[in-house]
Amino acid sequence: MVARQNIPLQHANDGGDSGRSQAVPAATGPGQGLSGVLDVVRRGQRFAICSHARPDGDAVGSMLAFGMMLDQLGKQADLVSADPVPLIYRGLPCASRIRQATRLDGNYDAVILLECDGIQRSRLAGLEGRVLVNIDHHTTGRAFADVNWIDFEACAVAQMIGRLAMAVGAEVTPQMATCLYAGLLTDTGSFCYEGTDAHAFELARELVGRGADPAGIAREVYFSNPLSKMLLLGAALSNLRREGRLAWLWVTHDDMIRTGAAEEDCEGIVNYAIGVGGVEAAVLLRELPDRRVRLSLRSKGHLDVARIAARLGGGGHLHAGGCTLQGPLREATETILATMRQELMTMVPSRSGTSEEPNRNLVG
Ligand SMILES: [Mn+2]
Repeated sequence: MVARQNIPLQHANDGGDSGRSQAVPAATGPGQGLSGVLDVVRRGQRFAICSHARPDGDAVGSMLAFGMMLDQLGKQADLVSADPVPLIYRGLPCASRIRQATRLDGNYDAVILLECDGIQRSRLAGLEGRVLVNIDHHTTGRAFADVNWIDFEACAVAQMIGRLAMAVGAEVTPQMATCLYAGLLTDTGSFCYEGTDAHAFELARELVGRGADPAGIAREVYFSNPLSKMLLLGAALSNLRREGRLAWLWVTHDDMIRTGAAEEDCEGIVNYAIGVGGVEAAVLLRELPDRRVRLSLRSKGHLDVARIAARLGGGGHLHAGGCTLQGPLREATETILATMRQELMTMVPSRSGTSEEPNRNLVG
């Protein structure tokens, strides 16, 4: 973990009314890590809680739980997202509390950024010059903020928020447990991804003990899809291609229009490509309205897709990453396939021999 030392909470170039009140004293610099975050939370009164654009289950669940924790402490919290909360997460307690905005206005003692490797990841304007707290668990996480708590071991940022809540002495209510469980469930791929360790199950046990309803949450998240998502999945699957250990599929902007799909309906489609036996890495390419191409990358664990995504301006985890490329779709496809082929070449060959053969040793 990288830590920036002795960075004052008050920026030298801050005029005083550029978006923050004076409740956090400038005299002493904050620590880093969990204790640094605790310090900011204890001292401040008004907070904005934000995460990355196109928030996922972990982002939404963790934002909501963070807000509830601050409520308990008698603090003010505004939950702000550049994109709307996906439909499947709108059943989470207080989900409507997350306000959609393109810009963060108002005075805050600190802005909490969950799962962002920089302010631009939030796609929110108005973050510059504010006291920033960065809480992240991605391998591409960077210490860009005033206080940085990055835990690569955490399987979800929800796990970190759970720890924070305990540390600050807040009670994890059934509502908070539900939100954190949703984050844990989705970020571990329903407890399937690598990194799903005993801690993940201990946390799940703890959260269920505190009132999270696993079946109810699973129903909301996995069995409440809009029809458009299924129709889009059909379009994507008709474009599924495989070349040895690599599989890819795509959806065009026309597919999106034809099926009436929303951006969030693309979530999870790439998992059907990585679900093919013997495939080690998979890509979903989605043509955006402006003809740029959004990529979702998946790996079964032998290939670090976060590194590939980061090289192309994105980020993520060992197993899951994303980035955006210039169009047209055909060119973006060639770019990512060339990169992936090269990466797969340098990868240690699987024990099962030829790349065309399913590798039974891999957990899929
Ligand atoms: Mn996460």
